[in-house]
Amino acid sequence: MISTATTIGQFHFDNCLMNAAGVHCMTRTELEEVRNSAAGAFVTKTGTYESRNGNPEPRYYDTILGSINSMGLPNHGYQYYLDFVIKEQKNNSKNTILSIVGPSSDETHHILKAIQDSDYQGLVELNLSCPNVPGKPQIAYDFETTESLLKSIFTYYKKPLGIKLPPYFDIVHFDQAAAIFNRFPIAFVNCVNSIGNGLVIEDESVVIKPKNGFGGIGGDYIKPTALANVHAFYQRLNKSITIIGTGGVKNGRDAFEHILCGASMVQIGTALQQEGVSIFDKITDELKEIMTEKGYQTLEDFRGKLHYIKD
Ligand code: RRO
Repeated sequence: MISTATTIGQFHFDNCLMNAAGVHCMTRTELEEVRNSAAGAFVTKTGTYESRNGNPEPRYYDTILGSINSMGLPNHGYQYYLDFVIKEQKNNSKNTILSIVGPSSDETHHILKAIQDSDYQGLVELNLSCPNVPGKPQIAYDFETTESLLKSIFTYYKKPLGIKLPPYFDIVHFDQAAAIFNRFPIAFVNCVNSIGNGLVIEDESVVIKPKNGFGGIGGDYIKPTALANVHAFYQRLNKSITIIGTGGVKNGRDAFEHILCGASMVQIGTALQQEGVSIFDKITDELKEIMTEKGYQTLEDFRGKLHYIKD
């Protein structure tokens, strides 16, 4: 029997595919739809200390090759999502990931302390890479701030915590970022969030309203960058840190490539937004078909085993 089951630390998932934070996860109804699909888990929309309306519309736009968004962190507040995942946990639902960020560091600490004191025992993803809040740079592009934030978090936070990263584009940055993450008991890193601050133009106009059209890019455009980030961190991080691969996944081949680069879990963003939750069945079937052709039974048979071109 071919299996796409996977693990993150002590957590087991029947399938390695799930939604990416921000897509199909704003409301309880959407989250229940992902839970009831073939996805192995779901992650919530990044929840902040207070609920937020986000940026003015239009703030999301599909293109032939992907998407651009500047949602601006619209969400119902972390408590809404925390209550939901606690309820799911009590109902023995699939494993869950709760995504959060302050957005200020004080608010991030407040949220994480509340989670630490709560009944929630599942995974939390700290979003260090939102590109769309005007005036707030992406935390993970500032290594000093990232290190000091993680340092203070791990003085009190003892539950499993992962981080959502932006794409990095330089080998030195992979080295520096990995050296920082290896100093902390991080459960997982998720590579990558959207490529920040791209610009899509139709005729003579931008296509989204916030920031005069600048927004995070997802979909086909970002797969090579996502794969590079997954593999760069797979090569550099302690083996106790699991890698989630996100970016440009719309079929079984894309998921296969993420796993080949070292991902244990694969998230679907733009393609889920465009095609709906039936995409989890489709990609699972396609991934299993590739595994069958190649004679692989489990993800461990090929995870991280990317071939290089030798002399
Ligand atoms: O809400 C958003 O604008 C947003 C977030 Br928090 C994120 O992490 N990534 C993204 O592309 N959009």
